[in-house]
Amino acid sequence: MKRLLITGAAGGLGRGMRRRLADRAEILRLSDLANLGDAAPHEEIMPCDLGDAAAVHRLVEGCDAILHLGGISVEDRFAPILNANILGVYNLFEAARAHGRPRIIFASSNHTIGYYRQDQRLDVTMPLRPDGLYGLSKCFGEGMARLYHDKFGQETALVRIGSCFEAPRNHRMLSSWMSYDDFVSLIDCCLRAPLLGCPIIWGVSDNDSTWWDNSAAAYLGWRPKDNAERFRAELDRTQPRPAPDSAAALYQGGPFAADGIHT
Ligand code: NAI
Ligand code: 15L
Repeated sequence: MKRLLITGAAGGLGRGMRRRLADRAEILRLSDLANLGDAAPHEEIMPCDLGDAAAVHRLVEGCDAILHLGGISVEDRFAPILNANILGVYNLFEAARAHGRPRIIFASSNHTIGYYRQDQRLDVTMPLRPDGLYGLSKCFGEGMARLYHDKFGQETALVRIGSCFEAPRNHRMLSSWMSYDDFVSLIDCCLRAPLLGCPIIWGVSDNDSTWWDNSAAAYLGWRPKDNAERFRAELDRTQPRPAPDSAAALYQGGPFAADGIHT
């Protein structure tokens, strides 16, 4: 492919993917509000506020695929969420419609379903249960992608990422963790699929204690290889176990479910 756009490229996941996806396109176009440093020879840097429609149109023009990581990534006040995750997502899909419908990999979140309890196993047909305004904005993103798929044929992978970090940070992440390597192999599957459609995919490694059933996305051929279980002993040693009646122990969204609404 000629040009792959990564939004949110200055963030935690963005920095990880910038390095790992370097050879997936002739040019990586990197965007964020935050500083992205200097461009390597195969990179283009285009700072952009996702809430700025004209800037997002310039960003998307000429791109063959988009990894959309940009936006507010935790619970926050509604105003920044509205700008980045709602208006920004609308701007992105409108720009994609205007510029040849490049395939989009959308970083959705487990916080779209965070109020399900940890003793429940979910497939992608279960109703949404966002655990805050952030999770609700990701529900909007999923709805936006579905609408543009049904109406215009826009292909988008809706990756409900669990917890994508170098390693699980607490006991809840023994279920929700996805390794960077598994995320990369999922991105490859989404980019290579002859027909992607608009699947919901649980962004999670092959964890023994997973809550999520990915069988609806089996046609993509994604085989996550990592398993958070290998971190259990270390977490038992270093992290306090959450109280059994705490949100961290009860809900799939963990502490997000206990958070109030930020005003
Ligand atoms: P992050 O917060 O480190 O990175 C997000 C980036 O988006 C930041 O660099 C920020 O400057 C940028 N951004 C925020 N508002 C913007 C705006 N208005 N215009 C342009 N850029 C803006 O988050 P992280 O962890 O890298 O996550 C990346 C994506 O994946 C986010 O969309 C997040 O919601 C999603 N996700 C991440 C998970 C994880 O475990 N890391 C889990 C579930 C979802
Ligand atoms: C998310 O959606 C956040 O972006 C990330 O920072 C983590 O909090 C993750 O969910 C999680 O639930 O662990």
